[in-house]
Amino acid sequence: MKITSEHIQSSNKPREITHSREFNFLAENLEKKGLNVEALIQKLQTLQIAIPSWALGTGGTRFGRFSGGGEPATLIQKIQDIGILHALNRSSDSVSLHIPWDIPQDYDAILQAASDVEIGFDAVNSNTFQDQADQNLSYKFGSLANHDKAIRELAIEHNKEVIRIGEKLGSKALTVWLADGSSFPGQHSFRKALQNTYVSLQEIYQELPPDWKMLVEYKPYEPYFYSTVIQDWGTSFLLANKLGEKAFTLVDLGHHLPNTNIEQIVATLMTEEKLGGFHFNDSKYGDDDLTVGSIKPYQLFLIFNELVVGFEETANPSPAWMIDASHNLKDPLEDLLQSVEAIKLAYAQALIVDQNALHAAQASHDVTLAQEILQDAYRTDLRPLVRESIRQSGGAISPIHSYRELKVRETLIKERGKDSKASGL
Ligand code: LRH
Ligand code: MN
Ligand code: MN
Repeated sequence: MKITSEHIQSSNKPREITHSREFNFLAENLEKKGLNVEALIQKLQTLQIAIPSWALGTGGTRFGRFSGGGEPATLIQKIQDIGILHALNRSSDSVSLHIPWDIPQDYDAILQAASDVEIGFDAVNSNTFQDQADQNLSYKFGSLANHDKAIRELAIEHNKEVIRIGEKLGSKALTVWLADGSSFPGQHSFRKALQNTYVSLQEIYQELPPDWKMLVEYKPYEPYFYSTVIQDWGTSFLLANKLGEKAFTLVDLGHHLPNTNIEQIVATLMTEEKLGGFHFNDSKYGDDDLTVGSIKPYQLFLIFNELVVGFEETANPSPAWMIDASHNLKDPLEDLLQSVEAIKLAYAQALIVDQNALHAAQASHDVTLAQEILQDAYRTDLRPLVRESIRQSGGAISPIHSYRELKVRETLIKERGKDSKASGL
């Protein structure tokens, strides 16, 4: 199924009058506050969030998987699904591949499928947390950190291979998420594991093309439950610093212990020009991978507030944006539309924060006023602004409603069948 501009226009028609009334009212209020609505719209349009190839099917949990049907069974079908999202919201113009879940076979066909739906290739992700079918050595006790040199070399070679695959597609970054760790005290030496990881990453780093980045993701626990080698932003930052200027820290919102102040981490990393990318999701307990903004929307806004300030005040390069989610209950495409909307809404809220007033309140230690300034922005309903930015880009005023009205899932089930399953977690 392909969504055309005629589809979008016809599904926007019945919403146009209400939308323009809501938008005009909001725009007038924002202009009265001295904000440039056109500039806000342009910034919102520029924010494009990559979709990982593993978020398009039902992820499930280790207890079960309940497929909704019509899942993309091939990489080309995954790209087409992202094309559907992008046609609806004009906000996801790239795919992030996970190797080997999505090894391209016919590169020309993959590149053609992507260009047909105006999609490019974001960071490529390596996978040394699972043994592959034809693998003689095992990652059971670690990969880049493993005590055994031959296993480390296998994992290094895999990462180099992922870079070569990414190069053929036009990717510009390698994301390394390392599961390596231990489940029991004494199982391995913390110091040796970290040192092995550093040396292994160095070898991979040397293989990076000049215009590439290496994004080092951290996570406190899981799959191992006592220690993880790259457990927190500090460890990732340390490695990125030692590796060199092409290495950065990647923040996955779900990869923190409860109540961690993620916005503060973002501020610190940006000051050091080492924030390389984001994996958006939301969580209540751990790495839940729930819909962005569904549990802690205020935190998301505070993170965006730091990003907006960081864009102005630091030389941190523009980070790679991606959703990293998994779905057991909802239609993955609907979830991704909701997630993108939540991200854009948080960005919009952050863009209208009166930073000058906030600085003045901070300087005079007016704690109440500082809080009021942030909450005023957060509590402004900016949904009409986000909708207008998408509408002006040629997308749907309400992507979720259009998705349902255009019967996308029903059509995909008809085309691909009820039992079609996506590869991945
Ligand atoms: C780790 C993680 C990582 C990806 C994905 C499959 O929890 O979030 O970013 O490799 O899972
Ligand atoms: Mn992640
Ligand atoms: Mn995760």
